[in-house]
Amino acid sequence: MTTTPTAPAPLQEQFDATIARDQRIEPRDWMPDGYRKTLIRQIAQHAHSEIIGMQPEGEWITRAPSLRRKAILFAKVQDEAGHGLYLYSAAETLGADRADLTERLIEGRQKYSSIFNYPTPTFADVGVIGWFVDGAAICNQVPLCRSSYGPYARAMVRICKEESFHQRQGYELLLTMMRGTEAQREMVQDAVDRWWWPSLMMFGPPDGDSPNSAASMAWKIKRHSNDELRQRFVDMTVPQAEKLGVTLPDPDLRWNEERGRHDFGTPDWSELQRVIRGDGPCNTERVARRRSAHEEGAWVRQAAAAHAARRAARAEKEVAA
Ligand code: FAQ
Repeated sequence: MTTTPTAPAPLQEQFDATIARDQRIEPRDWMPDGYRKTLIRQIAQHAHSEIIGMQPEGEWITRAPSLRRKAILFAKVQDEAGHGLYLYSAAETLGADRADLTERLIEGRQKYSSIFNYPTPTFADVGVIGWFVDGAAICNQVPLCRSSYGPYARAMVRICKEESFHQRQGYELLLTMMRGTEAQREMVQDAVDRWWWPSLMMFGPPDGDSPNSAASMAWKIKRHSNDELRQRFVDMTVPQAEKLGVTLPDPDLRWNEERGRHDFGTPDWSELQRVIRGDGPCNTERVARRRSAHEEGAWVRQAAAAHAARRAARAEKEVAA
């Protein structure tokens, strides 16, 4: 029996149907240019955030108050390096070049999360970063495990598992400090006061001012809006703050019986815009540190590339022999 071959559906229709069926787009699939560009933008920004995000806590590795805390912190900061690497690899599946992405970061042409431009003057900051920043990262990233782009979604699964440990170590550190001296409790409250609003800003501008959201939601890259995820973070964190015995610095924060969610105040959006523009408390030093690490690592990259080339040449000779 002969079958009449059906004409292949136009590429855009196939792409739309894959998205509509909640299936994954994979690297070799056709995709619209805008989809590819948005993914490279978001994944690169995310990768840069993980790598720059090693700095604020990394500053405490040499000063951690015990061997146990040092080992935990070391492992956490290493995890963040790993997250950066998975994400750069995911960006490479879209045709981006990792060296080029790094250049863009250190030249200030690509963004990274605003949250990593705040200082860490006390060890309580390490705990609060784990609790708030990793907590916010979990709220934002668990839905990204269902993102429509396969390599990004799969990278997120492992990243989220590790972020969950990161959050718990931060909260456990704070519980320990809260059981300590009055000075330690004050240190925790001070860190909470400084990190609360910047953590809410991590979720991005309010929905009405978020130019990328509409397309990213339609493409199922983003699954929830910035405001929805911010609300989830607040609802998750309030009972944890009560248990810990700290006050969140927002006089408008209260339970809304009717909505079944918390009402809360408005972050200072002009501060977010300032920090994104490069004018936050630590932007200059964060990028300078990244630039010098990149420059100091040039010989390692050269040596690794030379080693890889030699191995490849040897393998080729063996095949030919
Ligand atoms: N900081 O239209 P939208 C972590 C930019 S990883 C800086 O709403 P979108 C782990 C945005 O890029 C933290 N820039 O944008 C860790 C856009 O700029 P463009 C990073 C921001 O993409 C823990 C413009 O504003 N996480 O914490 C920020 O739809 C502890 C307009 O915004 C991710 O990257 C900001 N906060 O939504 C590591 C998660 N917000 O490019 C170490 C993945 C917005 O148009 C220690 N990313 N902008 O010029 C996302 O989910 C999204 O990209 C959003 C922004 C939600 C961040």
